[in-house]
Amino acid sequence: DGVKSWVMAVTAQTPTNIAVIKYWGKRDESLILPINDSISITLDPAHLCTTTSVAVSPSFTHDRMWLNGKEISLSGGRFQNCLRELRSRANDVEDVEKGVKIAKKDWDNMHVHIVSYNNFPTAAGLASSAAGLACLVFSLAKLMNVKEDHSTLSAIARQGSGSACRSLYGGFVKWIMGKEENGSDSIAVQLADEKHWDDLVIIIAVVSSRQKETSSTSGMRDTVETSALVEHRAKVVVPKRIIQMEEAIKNRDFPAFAALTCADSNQFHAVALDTCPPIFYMNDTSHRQVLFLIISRVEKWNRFEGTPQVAYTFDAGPNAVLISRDRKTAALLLQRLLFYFPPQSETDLNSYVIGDKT
Ligand code: 2P0
Repeated sequence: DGVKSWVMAVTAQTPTNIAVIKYWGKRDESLILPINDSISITLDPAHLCTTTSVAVSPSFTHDRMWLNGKEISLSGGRFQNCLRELRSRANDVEDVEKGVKIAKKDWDNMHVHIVSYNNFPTAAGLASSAAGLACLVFSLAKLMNVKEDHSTLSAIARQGSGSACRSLYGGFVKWIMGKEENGSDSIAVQLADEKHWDDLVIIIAVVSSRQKETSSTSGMRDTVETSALVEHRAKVVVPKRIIQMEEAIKNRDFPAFAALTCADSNQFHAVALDTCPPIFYMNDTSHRQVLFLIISRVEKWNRFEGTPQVAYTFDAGPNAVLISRDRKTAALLLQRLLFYFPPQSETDLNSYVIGDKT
């Protein structure tokens, strides 16, 4: 019928981000408040991103979502929290061409359909939830004519998945842990935009595109409950590293940036290992890749012997994220990686993802 036939839709694309100072551990699970600040690089949307379309129509009887073509449940508290935050900030929306209008007060009774695609393996420790939730919140905010700025949207995305708040901005981003109990000051801020340090090239060695065995949420819960080291990391180590990392980024100081990035990845995995039961995110290939990079540093291909040309960081999975200081080094690195770590199987043929920082 004429009244119920319209659909209004918005599509958005959001890149994922890779933490160089890691977030691991929450002080509040339902609001998703972290125990330390973190810093990340947002990738180029051409390579690792989520594309999400959100639609509203009076003919929709309930909220539904499809991820990579498969319907998923939206009953979880996190999605509902994001939606509630957005609904409370929704405004009048009018499509003059279609002759339809949704009044601010009507959003409470409208349902949405969401279709989302990742152009990279979901839940293999490639921060798919970061891009996914950031994109979901951003596209729904557009659809609902939410007028708040990116920092408020980052606090909403945070309630979907912690690392998602950092994907609202390009370039280098800091997630400030905040002090407030209600989480209002636990937001992302941009440290430097995508043009600030555009020599960097990121190569992701997809060691395995299988879903990880320990979800980040339960992994970090176990760490906070059982690790004797994590408190020292959160209270003593990270605050210093955050200051040093901001300085390294500001000065485009690659040796300092690389040293901090590698050390923080190592400590995150040490803390995972210090959890009871221990969490192993890196596998034998990951370990061999770290050794390869350490050995490469003193080999001849490295023209600037002694100074690091490549930083590595591993998230909650075995895939190495390699950050090289420029394109030339990246080309050389890729050549060497393909020689020492040739793609093994058909599913791994696309094993190296190359992304410019965005
Ligand atoms: C990070 N990771 O800073 C760290 C490094 C993984 C290792 O943020 O429970 O998916 O949804 O807040 O954001 C992964 O954790 O966890 C993560 P929730 P999330 O990128």
